[in-house]
Amino acid sequence: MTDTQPDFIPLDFVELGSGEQLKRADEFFEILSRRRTVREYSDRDVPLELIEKALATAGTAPSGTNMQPWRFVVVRDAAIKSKIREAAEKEERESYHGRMSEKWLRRLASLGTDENKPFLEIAPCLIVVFRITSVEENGETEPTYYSQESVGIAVGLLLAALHNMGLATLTHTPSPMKFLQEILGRPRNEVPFVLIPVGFPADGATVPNIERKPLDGIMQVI
Ligand code: IYR
Repeated sequence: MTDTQPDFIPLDFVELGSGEQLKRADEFFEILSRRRTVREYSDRDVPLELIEKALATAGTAPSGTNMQPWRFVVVRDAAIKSKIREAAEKEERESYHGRMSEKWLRRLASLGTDENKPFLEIAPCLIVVFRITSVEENGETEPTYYSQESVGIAVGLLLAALHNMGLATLTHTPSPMKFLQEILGRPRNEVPFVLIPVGFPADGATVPNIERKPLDGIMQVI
């Protein structure tokens, strides 16, 4: 294990002029600032090719010791989507009616969410993201490192990629999510991280009238 030698290659770095840097910065912000979490979907299909490109993009994320501790299960099968909806709504019913605190429920009220999750059947595609917690090598088990951070970063890139290709997403976290491991037949070292319905918004879809913090509320320069 300790005798691995480093192997380096030249960095592929593209130098941009400062005008070009600003232009790209503005364009990227302009695109991403229009991303919203969408809960009302059309059943219009999404080409698998787009999902593949988005997942390839997510897979470029940095990860602890480059272990790439993610697995993306793309669910398009209607029967499996129905199973997921049924199991998610069962957990969500218990969450909304007992497990969540008053304070949490008060915050959720402005988003208009409840235990009903029709989007799990209506959206043409669900991406279920799993976090790989350990790997087996030569009969030995080794943990992955910084897997929460790594998968979180990969999901960020995934949401950006999907939005950039004109698709709507929702970061859905039914809790607990263990049922996803069972329905999708994933092994014990793959723990559900987030479930992302992907598709086109329903005609006339609406979103909560909420605001992002201004830059001076999130940034400090010293
Ligand atoms: N998982 C529940 C509740 C929920 C929790 C958070 I944190 C949100 O930002 C939104 C919803 C649900 O999906 O309804």
